[in-house]
Amino acid sequence: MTSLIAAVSWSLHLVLFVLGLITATSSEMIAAIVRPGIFRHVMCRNNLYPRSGVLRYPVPDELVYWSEDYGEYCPPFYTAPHINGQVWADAPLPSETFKPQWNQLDGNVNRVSYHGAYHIKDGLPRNPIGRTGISGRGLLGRWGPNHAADPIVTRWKRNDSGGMVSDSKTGKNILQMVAIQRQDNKLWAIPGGMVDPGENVSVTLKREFTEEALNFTDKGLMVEEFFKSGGVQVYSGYVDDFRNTDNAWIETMALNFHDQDGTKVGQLNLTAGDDAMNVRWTDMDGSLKLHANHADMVKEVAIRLNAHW
Ligand code: RP5
Repeated sequence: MTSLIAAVSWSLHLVLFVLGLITATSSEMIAAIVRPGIFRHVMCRNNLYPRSGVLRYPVPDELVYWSEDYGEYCPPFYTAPHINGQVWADAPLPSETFKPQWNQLDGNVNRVSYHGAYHIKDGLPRNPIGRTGISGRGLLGRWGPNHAADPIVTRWKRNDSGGMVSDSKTGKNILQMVAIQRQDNKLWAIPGGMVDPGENVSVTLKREFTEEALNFTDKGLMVEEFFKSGGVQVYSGYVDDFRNTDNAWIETMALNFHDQDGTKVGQLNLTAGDDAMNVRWTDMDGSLKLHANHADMVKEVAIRLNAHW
């Protein structure tokens, strides 16, 4: 009987192990962390707004949520001048001629948040996570959610003879991801980009990867096939991006495209292009520092593939 219980318990353990469920509790998963009323953004607070001389109004941790009273809160209004008139941007302000349909598909512009209906205050959408210390759109094109897509392309780290490399402490195999170094803040990041109006996210994912990590090199067909095999969605929601404001913010859908045997994208020579300064295969572990909250998205992949982190 004891051996039967032990066998059942071991089998259950094995199943859970394979599913990666004993390596992380659901409270560590990004979707459980990045939620209005639970998550406090960091990158879009208490700093100088990028590419401007505009200082954000101070927002201490305990006053991020709109539900907290902050009587003296007086954020400067800033929309970067070059945004106005761009085809990818909204009009400067809602008016008789520009009446955005908040919280819905507005023509081919997606104004729906992954976090449910956002509030409209004084005619403008309100950041679902909370105060950022700046109003207006800053560098972002859309009022409300600005939709992005992030392809997390992974392979197993291998030695010269092709064997998988594991970490000496955790004993788990090490994953590598394609990371680009961004021009704007010099940080390493997932090679993501903004979804064009009416564009299917799958198209954005492939386009951004091809532009930023391959600089349009001639591996088109293979990359096409690799992305067609379908990625695994790891996250959809708010991005703690340094460009967010009280009225405009980035949300993303992140998908993992994993090259299990390393014979496809895992073989490619990477070449930085578009707005990427550098590109490389990067080992994934807990010390990885990435732009915005990309590290949390990447961690999710490590958990799901039961890799070292
Ligand atoms: C991020 O900015 C998103 O997660 C995505 O990776 C990226 C999109 O903005 P651009 O790279 O197009 O500036 O926060």
